[in-house]
Amino acid sequence: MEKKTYYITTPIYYPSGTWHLGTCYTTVVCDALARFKKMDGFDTFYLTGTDEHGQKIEKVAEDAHKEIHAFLDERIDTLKKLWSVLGIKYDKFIRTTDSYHKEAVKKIFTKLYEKGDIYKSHYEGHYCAHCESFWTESQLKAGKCPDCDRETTIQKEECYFFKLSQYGDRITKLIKENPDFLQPPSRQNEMIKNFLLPGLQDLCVSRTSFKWGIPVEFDKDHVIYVWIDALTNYLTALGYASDDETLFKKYWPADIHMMGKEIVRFHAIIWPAILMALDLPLPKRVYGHGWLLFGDEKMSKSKGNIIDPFELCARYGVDSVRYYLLRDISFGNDGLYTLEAFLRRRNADLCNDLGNLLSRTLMMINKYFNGILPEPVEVGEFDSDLIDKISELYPKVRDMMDNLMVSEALSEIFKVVSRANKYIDETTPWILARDSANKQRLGTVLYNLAEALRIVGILLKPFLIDAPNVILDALSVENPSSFEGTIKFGGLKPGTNIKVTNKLFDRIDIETELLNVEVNNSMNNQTIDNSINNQPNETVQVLQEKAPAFEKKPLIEYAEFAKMDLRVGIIKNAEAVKKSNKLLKLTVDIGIETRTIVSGIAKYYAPEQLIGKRVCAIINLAPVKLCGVESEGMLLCSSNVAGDVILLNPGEQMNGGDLIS
Ligand code: ME8
Repeated sequence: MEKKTYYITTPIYYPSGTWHLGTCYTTVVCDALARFKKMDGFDTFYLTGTDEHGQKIEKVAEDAHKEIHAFLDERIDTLKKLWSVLGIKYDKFIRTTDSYHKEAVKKIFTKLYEKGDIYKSHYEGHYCAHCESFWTESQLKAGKCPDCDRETTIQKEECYFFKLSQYGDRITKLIKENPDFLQPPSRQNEMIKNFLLPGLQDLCVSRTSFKWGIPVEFDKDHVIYVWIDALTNYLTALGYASDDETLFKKYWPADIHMMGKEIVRFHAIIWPAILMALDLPLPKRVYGHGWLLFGDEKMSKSKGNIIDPFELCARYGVDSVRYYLLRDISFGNDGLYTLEAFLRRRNADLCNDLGNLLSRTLMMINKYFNGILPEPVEVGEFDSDLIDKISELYPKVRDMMDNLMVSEALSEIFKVVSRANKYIDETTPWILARDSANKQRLGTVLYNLAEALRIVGILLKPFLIDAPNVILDALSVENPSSFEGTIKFGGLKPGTNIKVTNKLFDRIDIETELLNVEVNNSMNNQTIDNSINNQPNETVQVLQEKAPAFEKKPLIEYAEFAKMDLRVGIIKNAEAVKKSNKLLKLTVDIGIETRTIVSGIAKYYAPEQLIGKRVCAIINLAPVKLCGVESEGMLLCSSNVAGDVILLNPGEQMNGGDLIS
């Protein structure tokens, strides 16, 4: 029987900006979905790529003083490295500068013109160069681009128009009558209220004011509007309008186009209209996911609030990053990134729950059965509940993935991990091991645990990259490429060699890590820039070398400043903090008493240099535990671009406890 096909696409990425954790979101989600569908027996085609034409790209290359093709090649190379670091496994990477794409786009444009869906006229109106979007007066928000809040310019030029206005009714009907077409449902209301109800206007689909684009075949002064060029990639990647349309015939229409919510209108209005004009079937689903926010705003280069995915993967591992994106953000909604939430999620689920289940199970099989998987004998207390939960897991996860409930699907898998950990506490194998009469029961318990791990390991394969391999390898299980025949309870053969592995995830002391990161100016200081030259490996180094960008903080009232109790302190003792190469534990005389203050200055001062030093201390900060030592205040330092960090000195004539104001 022929396999059912599944065609999934991400938007094609602009090579001009910086790729941050937010931009990775769409691709990581699609990768997990594509991997899941592949393992679920679908003949899956996962497309991603780059959107390389338009005025914006032309300008960025020019500003970087690079020849445009060389500039693009470098950028695409970096993007492909990013996808490789994140474990993204696409079936095709399309570049809109690929010649087969350019040729097909020209044909599509000509076909629409010949059919009468494109006509020549003049455009006069608002244009946002950043978003490459045209806006009517009424669509502007406070006179600016409603998508990016930038100034628009008035453009007046001869151009070709696509008769979008003719498709308003059909698209409204499509969205209203096929609720599956546009998801999540909130996007349907947005499209209808903001665009369809006010009435669609014909769309300007060519430009004459710049050259970096695909020329109109029959009128070479015009280049094709970048969104027409970009959207059609979903067809041209499959060979549409080429000599070989095999893939197109096999995979079109797309099962899902995935994207962030800001570009839903292109996919849910303009794209179906183009397809209708071409007499082609429409995609089955368009899904506009929410944004990753950082500091309450959309994570974006222009706002400067970005997290570097190269750095995050290098520091915490690709699985932590994928797991965080897929599990912590409720799919469809916006999600707020904080390093703390990221680390908590990693510690709780991956390190504690999954890591402990694996290490305890492997350790016990090795200790009590010399690493040979015992045979389950009889079903005992607690077994059926665990086995039922494991057996129900795959259909539940499949249903959730079919409904794009990605976070919920992972949550179900981790419920079984928790259930298995609880099973260890219930069955107490270490007590069973004390009496040889319990050997068979002990064997059954450990078999059940190993089987839980095997099935969890297989089901995690679409979501994580390294951990499933470690789990399955420890259980000497052949790494399956399909769920079929592998996901049924009881698949492990008694007698199999069970290895002991290294820890899956090292536990991170969150408070210390947050402090380290702050001290290193690394993750949250918004200085990263993989936009032009940095290659992934250099990024980490660059981060450590760069000082924070000068960033003005908002004004505060004097009353807020006056809340700080700033005092002169005299350091009486200084010693290194165990397990930390950043922290020193200081005993500081503040006049009325001495305080323990932990400070991240070990890289800059030897403990003996500090004794007797006068320092500026804030003494009414809430105490915090750092590497197990409670810190009752903080010392003020200045730092510069060269990376020097110096304790502020209030002057030698001052005594401990003197006011700083
Ligand atoms: O829009 N949170 O490309 P792009 C979540 N070339 N997703 C985010 C995000 C955030 N903070 N920031 C960006 C384009 N994204 C066009 C597409 S398709 C025919 C043309 C997502 O490089 C964004 O929503 O600006 C989109 O899905 C992807 O990153 C690429 O955006």
